[in-house]
Amino acid sequence: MKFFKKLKEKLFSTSSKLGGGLEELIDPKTKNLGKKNEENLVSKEIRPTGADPRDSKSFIKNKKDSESNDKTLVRNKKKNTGFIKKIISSVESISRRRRLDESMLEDLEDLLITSDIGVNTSALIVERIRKENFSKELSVAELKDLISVEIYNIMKTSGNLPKYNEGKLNIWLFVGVNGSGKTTTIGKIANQEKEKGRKIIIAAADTFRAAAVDQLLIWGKRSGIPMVKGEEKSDPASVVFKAIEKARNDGSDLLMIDTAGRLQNKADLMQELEKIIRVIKKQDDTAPHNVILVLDANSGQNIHSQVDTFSKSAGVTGIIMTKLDGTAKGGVLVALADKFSLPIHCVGLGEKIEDLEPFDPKLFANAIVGLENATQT
Ligand SMILES: Nc1nc2c(ncn2[C@@H]2O[C@H](COP(=O)(O)OP(=O)(O)OP(=O)(O)O)[C@@H](O)[C@H]2O)c(=O)[nH]1
Ligand SMILES: [Mg+2]
Repeated sequence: MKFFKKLKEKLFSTSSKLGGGLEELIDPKTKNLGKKNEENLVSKEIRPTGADPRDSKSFIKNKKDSESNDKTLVRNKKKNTGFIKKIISSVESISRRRRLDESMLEDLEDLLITSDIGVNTSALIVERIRKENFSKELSVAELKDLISVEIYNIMKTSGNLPKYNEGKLNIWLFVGVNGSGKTTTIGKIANQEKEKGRKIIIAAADTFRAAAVDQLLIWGKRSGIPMVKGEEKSDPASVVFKAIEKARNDGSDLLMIDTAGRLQNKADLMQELEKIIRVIKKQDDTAPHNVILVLDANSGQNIHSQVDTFSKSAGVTGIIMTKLDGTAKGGVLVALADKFSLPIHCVGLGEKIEDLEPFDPKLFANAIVGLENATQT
């Protein structure tokens, strides 16, 4: 429930785009309904009593006189419009229905594609809906339910945390392109794992930038977790070697290895990653136990090539999607789940230590279509 609330609260923009789009699909009149409604309210509320709305001079004069009053009204307006919009659109959407015909299916497919769900996955969802529901008269709520169910069907096996072996040293390697959120995510997970009572150690195998090591050190200190680092510009594989030795000597449960960001099309950097993995395997041929690809939700369709290349070089075992808050594009996650059969361990919903949640496919499917509550749980 916390996950769903956060997704909704943090303006999960894809969900409002898709949810709003579905309302429009059934009832085109809902297009910009909130905006028009808002404009009406502004003009009514800030118009001083007795002034002729067509007389712009008196309007402006009076407007100035009652400026502080206006501010309060505008503030109140802001509080109220969301609520009013909700009531109006819910009344409209309850009463309106549209027959599911070819043209509506086409509109639906376009909407899914523009919500970043991807061409193939959108076509798949539309086909499944066509099969069972062609010619039916659908309300907004029914349409949202149908899509949510199809998205859930695609994603239902995706929500798994990284595997963890009790009683032995677990080695998790974090990879991804520059700035995707690897270091931040390690900091968040380290904190969560420590709270479970596990003994954690982190390795700063990003030796390119001194700042990268400092950043990890800060995250480690927040949770009181030790860190192994190397000299600047030293071989990251040697840091990993040292870290595994220390983890063993300390009797650690979990070693998390942070790597430098690298573009998937830079062959030399991908080879460096392969070397890190060889060094790990020399010490424990069952490791790394998880190779976690950290993806930024804003990467667009480029995300597919990231998953492809990192999987080839590093044998990715799972995904963490960051930045689903704010301007995120959640639809890409549906397309990824459809194309690659990789677990989606967690999603990042902000920059703070607590902003990492296990991925819940049911809640996600509801949130993305803008269903008001998590009825499927
Ligand atoms: N809004 C938001 N910001 C995030 C999230 N995760 C990470 N960030 C921010 O993204 C930026 C990059 O995060 P880092 O953790 O440094 O990314 P990185 O992959 O380690 O970067 P490199 O080491 O340079 O490749 C930072 O400003 C983080 O605060 C998230 O879930 N939501
Ligand atoms: Mg980093």
